[in-house]
Amino acid sequence: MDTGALLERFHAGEVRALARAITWVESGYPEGQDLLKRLRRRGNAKLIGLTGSPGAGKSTLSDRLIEALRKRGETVAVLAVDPSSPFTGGAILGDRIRMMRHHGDPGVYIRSLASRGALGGLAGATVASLSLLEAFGFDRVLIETVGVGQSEVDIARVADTTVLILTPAAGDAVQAFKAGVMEIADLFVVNKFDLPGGERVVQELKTTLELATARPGGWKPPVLTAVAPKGEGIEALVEALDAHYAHLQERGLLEADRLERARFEVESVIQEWGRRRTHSHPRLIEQVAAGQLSPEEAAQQLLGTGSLEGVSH
Ligand SMILES: Nc1nc2c(ncn2[C@@H]2O[C@H](COP(=O)(O)OP(=O)(O)O)[C@@H](O)[C@H]2O)c(=O)[nH]1
Ligand SMILES: [Mg+2]
Repeated sequence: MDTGALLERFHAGEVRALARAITWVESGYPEGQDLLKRLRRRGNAKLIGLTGSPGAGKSTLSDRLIEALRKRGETVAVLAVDPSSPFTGGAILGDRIRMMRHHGDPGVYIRSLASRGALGGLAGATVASLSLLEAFGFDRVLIETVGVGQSEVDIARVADTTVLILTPAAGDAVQAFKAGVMEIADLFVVNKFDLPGGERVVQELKTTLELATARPGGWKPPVLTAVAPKGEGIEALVEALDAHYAHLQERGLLEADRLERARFEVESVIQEWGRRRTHSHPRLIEQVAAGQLSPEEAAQQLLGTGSLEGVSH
């Protein structure tokens, strides 16, 4: 199928066209780039980032969120990015069950990706996939990422609202403080609140947040609790998501969010180009290693005025 035909079906709201489009973009096919160029539509989904350690309950929570949001009549897409999943490119078991549960509901689309960005953050293709979901017209797009290093920082740049999911497990909160995620999460959820130690984590979080620097527009990140498999805490989470979005709107912060996301998207492309070019021009790299060229001179030669052949896909 060519791009034009796919685009037509995409705009007609065919989920299979959406799925194909994401595959093109994700696999780095030239058709994917062509599609993104011709899309010229952003949509206006509310983008929610869910991040946290593997096993924290991100997928279970998002499953419950889908349910709650569908009850309100919103359409929901979920992009689950799990580079740690051994099932490359596929969904892990929990995600499969979740997908089956919502199968047949045209207002829900769930997709798992296994890609990782150059520096362990979100891959450019992942962000492009988000744009596709948004352009398709979903009201909400949830993006689930395993909270390791760069990916949390990236997700905060891409999402309107970033939710950090913690558990009472020893060290979980400490890890959050270390990684500096405290500053980027808009909401905190202590999931698995049915397990011992939850109240302590909540108190630790609250204490730390009181000392933290003020957020844009004076937002005070709430600390919520949940028992995801039972659906406990989901209503409060949906309300908190709404409250944060309303805050962004009232303070005129959404526009800045969109700009930051666009900046991230462009940076991702530049990074990807750079990575490919350094691999396709080993001589230049050797010259840098030998001290014959400065890294900046080499970069200028790689990215400067030349054509983009061998780079764009
Ligand atoms: N006891 C308990 N188990 C939970 C809770 N939330 C999730 N789990 C379980 O924790 C495991 C990992 O959950 P999952 O949603 O796949 O975590 P993810 O890796 O963050 O997506 C699953 O076996 C869930 O059933 C909770 O609130 N309490
Ligand atoms: Mg998961």
